[in-house]
Amino acid sequence: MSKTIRLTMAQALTRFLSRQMTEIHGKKVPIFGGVWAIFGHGNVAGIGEALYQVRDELPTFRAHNEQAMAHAAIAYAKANFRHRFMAATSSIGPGALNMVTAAALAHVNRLPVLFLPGDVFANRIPDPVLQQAEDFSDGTATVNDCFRPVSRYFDRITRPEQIIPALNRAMQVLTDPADCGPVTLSLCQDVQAEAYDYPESFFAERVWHQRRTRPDRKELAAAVAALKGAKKPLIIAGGGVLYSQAWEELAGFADCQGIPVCETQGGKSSLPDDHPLNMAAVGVTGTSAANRLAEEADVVLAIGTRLQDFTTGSWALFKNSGKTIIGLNVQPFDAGKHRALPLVADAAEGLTELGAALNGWKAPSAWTANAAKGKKEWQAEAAKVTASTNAAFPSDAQVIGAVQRAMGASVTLLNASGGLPGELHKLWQAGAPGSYHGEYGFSTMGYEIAGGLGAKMAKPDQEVVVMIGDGSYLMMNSEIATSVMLGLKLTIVLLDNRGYGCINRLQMATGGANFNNLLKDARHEILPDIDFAAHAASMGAIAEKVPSIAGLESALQKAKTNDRTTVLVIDTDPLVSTDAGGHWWDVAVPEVSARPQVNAARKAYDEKRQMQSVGD
Ligand SMILES: Cc1ncc(C[n+]2csc(CCOP(=O)(O)OP(=O)(O)O)c2C)c(N)n1
Ligand SMILES: [Mg+2]
Repeated sequence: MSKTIRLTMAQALTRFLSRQMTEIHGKKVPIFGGVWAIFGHGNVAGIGEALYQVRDELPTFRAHNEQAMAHAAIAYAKANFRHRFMAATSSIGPGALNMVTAAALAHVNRLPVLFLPGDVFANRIPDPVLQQAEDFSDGTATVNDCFRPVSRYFDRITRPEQIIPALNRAMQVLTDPADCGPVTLSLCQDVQAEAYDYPESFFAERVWHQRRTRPDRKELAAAVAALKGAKKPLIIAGGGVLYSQAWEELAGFADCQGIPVCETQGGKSSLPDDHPLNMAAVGVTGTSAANRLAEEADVVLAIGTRLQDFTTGSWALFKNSGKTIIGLNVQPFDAGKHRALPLVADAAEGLTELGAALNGWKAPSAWTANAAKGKKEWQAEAAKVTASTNAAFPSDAQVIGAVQRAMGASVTLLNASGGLPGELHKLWQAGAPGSYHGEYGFSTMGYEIAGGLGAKMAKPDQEVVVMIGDGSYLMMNSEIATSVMLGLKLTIVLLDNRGYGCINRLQMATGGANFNNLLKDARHEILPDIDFAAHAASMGAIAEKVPSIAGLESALQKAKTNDRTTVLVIDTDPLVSTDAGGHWWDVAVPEVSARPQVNAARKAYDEKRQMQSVGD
């Protein structure tokens, strides 16, 4: 019989977490960067006491909103290219459910995070307890079952020894490049406090490494044959390129084979913006340089991408009817989408083996040269829309230009929702890999500030610049106070167009009346005039409303030397977005309406839908 140690389930869990390690640049570090916690009924006595015991090895951080703390954890994992991650624990009921949206965000973006929501008593004696929702027909159901469809692994811990297999499974999922995503261990309150004689071996230090899958020979041969027959090949770099840290392999492959590269939202910054073969953003928010190649491409090497509608132009962008897609992806579910030739492999391994097998083959030089010409044309367009202006209400693009000029390409630029992701995807000139941090898988309003905090925890020596709209700011801004409290400086640029500008534009584009998006178009007695600078300052930030683009640039220069979170507010025009580049996006327009504008939009919509290549 091996030696045992008597601990509560919660003490065993936190001790286990503190012993899990990984290696970064050859140095052993804890794989959990810490635990975010808001305590309450269902976790303060159990997990709370246990976290206190390990506070030196596994730090606990306090936040103001469970969803926000989960956002911070998720952004931390993303900024660490999924090699390190965090846990988030909540009380039962409302605290737990506040994390469900964040779980979905992590699920969509394939990002590791460990959720530890408190759950009801396993013994059910005091039921119904505070914050417990009762199910009339199922005694085993609790609100935490909402985590099931948004977790890659879900378990409810109803006996203390169950964490032994459950935590092992959790670690497998969190460190698996293909399955990676949220793990939920729903912790019954009484069981957190229950003792068990755990084997000491359970707490042995373990160093985790990510598996790098190499391609199957047959799949590789098929992909090589397809590429060798290509006249107009194109690479789409998705988030998988960054998570694999395959940027050198990508640059080497593209250069050697002469294949232009375009980037999804998740893959942006796989190559620096100024790399000659980087056509930058592809799809609905793509550059003209990327999209005209995508329209013609005969072989599309899609690397580490989910091929979501913004990338494929709602599956109408790739217009070459004889095209072949090669899906280089660690996850077979993604590798085989749209009848692609699957090439299931890690991006770096896959590119290395493809490059070796292609043995010097090069794309026709006219195709490569044509790409370079398109890039120049796009750069000229982009320079026009991002140039400085004296306008009282500048466009998002003009604000982006100001941020880029003031902050350069070395900062980490973070965004998630509203009109900004589309504009930034097209226009932000990213530098180092990972310097563009977009959450556009779920595009969750409220991600930005909390996400910025998580990114800053991962990269404390870097400037993290958060760009956010007034709508998203109002939805979730509380972690400004946490960033000040933790001494983690963010530079937040808040674009105030007095409402949900991008949805208002979408409403107009689909024939709708201006209704319920901009504040002025919503039912009101008093038109709100929100003093965002005063609001941010009340949480301890240095805050200022800037009068112009020039004012923003000089405030950003000053902000570089500020020692704490700085919020710069600028009024912007809700009606303007960048026309250059882009592609049609499928948004269903009503088939019947009393509004002639809707009927016209539906007619145009029916025509556009003809472009979709149904069936492949
Ligand atoms: C949680 C959440 N609710 C709703 C949406 C839908 N949505 C996307 S953008 C947007 C408006 C965002 O407004 P703002 O942050 O001011 O940015 P703007 O559109 O004005 O650029 C809405 C309602 C969303 N993405 N996330
Ligand atoms: Mg807005």
